Amino acid sequence: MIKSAVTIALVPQIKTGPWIFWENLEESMGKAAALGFDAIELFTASGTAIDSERLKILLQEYGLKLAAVGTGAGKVIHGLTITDANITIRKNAIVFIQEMMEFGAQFGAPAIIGSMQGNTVPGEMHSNSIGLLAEALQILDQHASSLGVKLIYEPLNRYETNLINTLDDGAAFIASNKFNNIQLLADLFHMNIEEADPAASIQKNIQHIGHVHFADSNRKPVGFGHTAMQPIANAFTASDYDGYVSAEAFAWPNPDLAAAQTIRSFKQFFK
Ligand code: LER
Ligand code: MN
Repeated sequence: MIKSAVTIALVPQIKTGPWIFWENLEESMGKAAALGFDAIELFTASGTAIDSERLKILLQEYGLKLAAVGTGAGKVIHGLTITDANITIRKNAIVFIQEMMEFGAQFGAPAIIGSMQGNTVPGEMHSNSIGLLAEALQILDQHASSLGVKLIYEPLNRYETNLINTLDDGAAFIASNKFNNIQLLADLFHMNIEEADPAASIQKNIQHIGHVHFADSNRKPVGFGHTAMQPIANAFTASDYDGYVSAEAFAWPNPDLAAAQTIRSFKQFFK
């Protein structure tokens, strides 16, 4: 069964980002539960920013699961990426992600590598950056294996990375490197920019997809843009995908209405 999730960002430095709820963890969890979400996706400052015991209690109290943990703070706060030209920065990026994986693993939740993948900077060769990406993901793939969780790699649109922009390229990268624990994130906003046919790409790469970011063409909650969602939803419901469809969208017009619109759309397309 496909499950719903909603993002909660607890990192003030990313306040302009595409996250539905902000700041107060418990209040946001209460709202998510009241609306009927199955799970939350968390963005925290680090793998140790939230007390695991407290989160365990809150999840139980509100009947929610942890769908995934985002690692974006590693780049936004600390400037870390796994393809940086500087080896110390790359190493610190890997450690940051490992700690986030360990935090998530306590709840059976995967970590997501989005912006921490980095970019080929001017003066660098693209193939060199792809090599560094493979090197880092090799280590993290093994870490995922030892923790018994998956790791989610997210192709982003061209304005955020020039490494891997489509599900096809992500799937080929996973296959050629023989990663066993890395799955792809289908972020419907990035796909709206990069994929010729998002539904067809999902259908083709479904075996590699481990998580979905649910947003409309303009990154507002689904229903507030022009993405043709029905064929995309059909590609998932016709498959055996049983992961999360998680609202990573702007809190437009405000967090409460964005969350309400998201769960309405989730029910319309996935129930
Ligand atoms: C992260 O999930 C993402 O989609 C990025 O665009 C955020 O920088
Ligand atoms: Mn995303």
